Amino acid sequence: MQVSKEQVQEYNQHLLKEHQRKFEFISSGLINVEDILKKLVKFQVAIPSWALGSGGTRFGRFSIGGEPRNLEEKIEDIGLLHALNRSSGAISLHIPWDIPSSASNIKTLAAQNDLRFDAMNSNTFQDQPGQELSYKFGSMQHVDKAVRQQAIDHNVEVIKYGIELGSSSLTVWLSDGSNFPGQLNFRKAFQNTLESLKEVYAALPNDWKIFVEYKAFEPNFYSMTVGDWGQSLLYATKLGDKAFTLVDLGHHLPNANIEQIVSLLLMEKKLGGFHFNDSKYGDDDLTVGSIRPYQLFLIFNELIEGMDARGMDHAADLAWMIDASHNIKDPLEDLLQSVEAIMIAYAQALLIDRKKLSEVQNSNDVVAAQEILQTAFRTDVRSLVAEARLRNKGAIDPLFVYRNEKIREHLIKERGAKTVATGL
Ligand code: LRH
Ligand code: MN
Repeated sequence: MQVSKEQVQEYNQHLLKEHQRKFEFISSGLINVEDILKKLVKFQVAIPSWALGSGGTRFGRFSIGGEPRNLEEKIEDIGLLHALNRSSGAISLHIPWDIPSSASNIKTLAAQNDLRFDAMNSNTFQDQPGQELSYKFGSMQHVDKAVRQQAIDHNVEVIKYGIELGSSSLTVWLSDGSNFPGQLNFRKAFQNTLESLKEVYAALPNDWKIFVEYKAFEPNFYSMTVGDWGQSLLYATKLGDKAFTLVDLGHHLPNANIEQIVSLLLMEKKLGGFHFNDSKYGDDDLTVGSIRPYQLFLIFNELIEGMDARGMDHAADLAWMIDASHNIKDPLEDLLQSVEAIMIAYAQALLIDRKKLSEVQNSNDVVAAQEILQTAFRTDVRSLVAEARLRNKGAIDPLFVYRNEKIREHLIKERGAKTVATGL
């Protein structure tokens, strides 16, 4: 299912007048509006290939219908999102859920949809049919060297797929850990994991990066062998310059100060990228900005402060990816909302008067500091984000087009009501 530029322009015609009124109102009060628009136009968020169907929990899964049946249809769905918001120009694959039937055909199809391949994801948290050794007691931490070698070989294979597709990074999330005290020797588990990661690191092409994703709990509920930012930083530092940490917003213990973690990882030149989502309790993988939009804004505030301090390119120098799972929403609507929330938080953080903020911080004027942040956060930047889309030949209101074009109905007609996409 495709939506043409002409169809998008037609919808924009209906919304243009109201959009221009709002945009003129907001931009009239801003000094750096053109600079902000340039940054928004350039900013692209990678869509996870494993989040295009209805997710589920152990208690149940409710099919949405019209789910992609293969990698080709997943690329079409992400191409559709990108045609609507022009901010979803990359796909992050998960192996073996998305093994390309023919890398060159998949590469061509992605290019036709104006998509590039972001980080590849390995999977040693499930046993595949016919797999020789089980990951029940872990993969790279495993007491049995043969199991560790199996996990290393899988990651090296994932890098090969990525090279064929033009990706240049690998995300390693290990579900390894323990469920009970006494089950694991923490030091040996760390050393086994580090040794295994070193072998994967050695297989990386020179221009590649490896992202070590940490998680506080689940599927292990006593310890995780890459359990927090400190442990991930330890691995990344011991591995070398091509290794970085990856921050999945849902992977923290309750009330963790993620914006401070981001600031310090950036300072250490060891922040590789993000898995954006939102949560109230655990790794809920909910729509970005749906539960704690202020936290997302504060994270982008630290990102801009830290990236500008090092002269980094906002769009290119970190990996911006979504990692979500959709239990009740239409996956494509959920992803449109998530990208919108990321663009809004970025735009609001770009409004912050950093010179003034630094002055009041240096004079411990705590009240003024909060006023500066909340003035930006309370600014309605939706028309700025819409204007960036318009200049990028996208839709002023992507969700409006998606619904009025009855895209889900079309997908159900085309693919059936019971199709199940690989992934979570
Ligand atoms: C683990 C995780 C990881 C992916 C998986 C789909 O919770 O965040 O990034 O491999 O979700
Ligand atoms: Mn993740």
